[in-house]
Amino acid sequence: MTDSPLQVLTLPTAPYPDQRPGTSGLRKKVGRLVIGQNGIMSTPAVSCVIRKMKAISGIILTASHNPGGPDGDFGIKFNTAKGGPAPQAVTNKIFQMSRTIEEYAICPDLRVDLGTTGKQTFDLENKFKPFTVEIVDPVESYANSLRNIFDFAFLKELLSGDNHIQICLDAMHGVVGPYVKKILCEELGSPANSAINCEPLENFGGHHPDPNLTNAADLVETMRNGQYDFGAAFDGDGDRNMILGKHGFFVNPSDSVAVIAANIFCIPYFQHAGVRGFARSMPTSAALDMVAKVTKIQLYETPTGWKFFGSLMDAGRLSLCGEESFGTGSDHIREKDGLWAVLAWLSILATRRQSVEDIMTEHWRTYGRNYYTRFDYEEVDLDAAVEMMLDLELMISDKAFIKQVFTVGEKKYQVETADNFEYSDPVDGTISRNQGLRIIFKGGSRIIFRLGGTGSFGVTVHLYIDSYEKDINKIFQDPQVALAELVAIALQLSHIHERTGRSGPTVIT
Ligand code: G16
Repeated sequence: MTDSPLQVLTLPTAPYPDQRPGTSGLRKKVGRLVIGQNGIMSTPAVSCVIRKMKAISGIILTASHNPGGPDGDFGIKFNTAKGGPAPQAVTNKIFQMSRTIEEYAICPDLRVDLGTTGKQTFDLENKFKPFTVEIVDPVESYANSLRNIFDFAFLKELLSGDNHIQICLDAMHGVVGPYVKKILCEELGSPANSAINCEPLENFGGHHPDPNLTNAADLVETMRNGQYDFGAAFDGDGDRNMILGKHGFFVNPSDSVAVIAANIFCIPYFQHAGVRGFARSMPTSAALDMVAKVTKIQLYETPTGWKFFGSLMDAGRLSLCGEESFGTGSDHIREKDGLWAVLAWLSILATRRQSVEDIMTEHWRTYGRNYYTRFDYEEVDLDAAVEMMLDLELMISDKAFIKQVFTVGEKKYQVETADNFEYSDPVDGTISRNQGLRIIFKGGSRIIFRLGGTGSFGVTVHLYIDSYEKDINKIFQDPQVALAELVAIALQLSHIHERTGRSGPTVIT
């Protein structure tokens, strides 16, 4: 205690009109931007950097997996402080504001040197002071996180040791090229010619940078000659991946996540962190469910869109997830991650020392096989597609539809349930409705219709077919042959060709 009391001052102030706290505390503009050198950064790297720097959000300017450049698409992805795609509540709010916006601020004379890493500070007028732009190496921070997830020395042995395998990675002229060169070639020792189309081009070289059998057909062709043991392609912003084995053996993305799940402890990260749960989007095949059942790990079925996985990850309920649309990833970030998927597969190859095909076929022998196919009808007239979906919904919600039996050739399929998929987020209870029409037959075979949400012209109608086969004498068929009857039922039920004026799908996976 001091002898005299401490003085208390009363100072003049004025009311603050803008201090209402948001969801979690008060957030304000600090005038700092972080940009990848030369404007290049993959979507997974952005997620990683947002999390590392504790940024309040991130904006990714990308055509993603669509053709880009002056004659193609452009797009904006908005990621929140957790590093993942903004939930619908946020994007709805942005949409709402876009309809009432009256002014915006721009500084036309601000010149940022995108080529030089480091901080640049600008003296702007009043409320934007101080304004700092930091140019960062787009690869380093992300590469560092991969070094902590995988055993790089082990992978280096696989790619450049005495018994090394040959790989071919196709960046499809998207942003992932510099990541492939730095991580796979420089660091893990794969020869420079194992990385193709690695120069990022603003129009992706005129190609469609979607890693599937149609748009990455050149890689499939290259793989067919048998020179390479492992192949992969990525999309424009590096979050999607396609995995191929020797002679072009195709790993369906739904199978890919199931194989990673079954071999999860080949990845050091999971040895330390453990496995909390698996998840897949509704139209993704149920191959992952079989692994979850055997390993007694919780499985979540979410609507399409990576954002639905984020809330489960934030709540510590999810470790590994995947989507049929060539997305695979884990809770290391909040985006799907193409290069992560490749290193996950390479970790499995390095541990098991078997071919991709042998790993896949052994998986089917153990767990059974989910035959799977997706038909895409791209750029369909929106009204025609919506009308078709409404009629289908009406038909499948009729009581008489349930238990109906469809006979094609010798096969019979009896409807068990049918609905429009609805999801209640187990963490925050948010309900998402209208997420795709499901017809589920006795035995688990499914026919799903869903309208895509990433096209920029008309709409893509997706038809997904999933059918489980556990008889090991029947697990080696061509999926198009194995699923022919279900495809016929789907076409007959929907009249999709008549309704859309198409004679067939644009892409078959
Ligand atoms: C985006 C989402 C994915 C989702 C896909 C679906 O892919 O990030 O999670 O599976 O859309 O596309 P659609 O609605 O057209 O079927 P990306 O690669 O564009 O981010």
